[in-house]
Amino acid sequence: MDHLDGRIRVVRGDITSLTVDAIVNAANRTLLGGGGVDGAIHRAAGPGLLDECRGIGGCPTGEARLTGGYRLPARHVIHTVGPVWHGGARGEPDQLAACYRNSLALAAKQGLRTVAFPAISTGVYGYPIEDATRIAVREVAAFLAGHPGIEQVTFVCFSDRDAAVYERECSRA
Ligand code: AR6
Repeated sequence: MDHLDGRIRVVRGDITSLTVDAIVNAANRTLLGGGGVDGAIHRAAGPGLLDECRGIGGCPTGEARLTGGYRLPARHVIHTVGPVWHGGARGEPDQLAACYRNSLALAAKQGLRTVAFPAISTGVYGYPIEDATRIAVREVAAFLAGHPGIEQVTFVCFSDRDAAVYERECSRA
């Protein structure tokens, strides 16, 4: 469904199938691949992506790095590293917010207009989906308000349940 005059949409599915300027990867600090959405993106992009990531030398939690999209339909991948959930008092909310802000800042700097995000940190890293979604929607809406060059942000949810949480949160934005 579309929100904010079509500038935010929520879809259920596999982020690797999206034809957008950039898909965001929920990576780890090595940027050398892993499971979950990270594994899916590397599998779909092919070995060129891992080669380019090796040259980057990692990424701190909350920051973002840009690579090519290789065999993906997306032109670029923005790799960001979400926080591991430790109960919420170890800076996790600020780090997660930084992931969304820094990913979009990188996209805007490169002149990219369409960006798709997975639900960063809510899989292996254990961030509660409701809390993470509130942060994701708040940060994206705030960024879009100040950056007309970004036309559309897509939230890609892997389950119906996650999509329902995103739809609810976006309706309030
Ligand atoms: N498309 C969209 N969303 C997906 C896909 C996909 N193809 N596959 C999984 N998800 P996770 P994290 C959803 O665990 O919690 C990796 O090993 C998934 O259902 O991928 O940030 C990295 O290397 C969940 O909603 O990322 C790190 O070590 C969301 O993507 C670690 O996992 C995020 O789940 C990062 O953990």
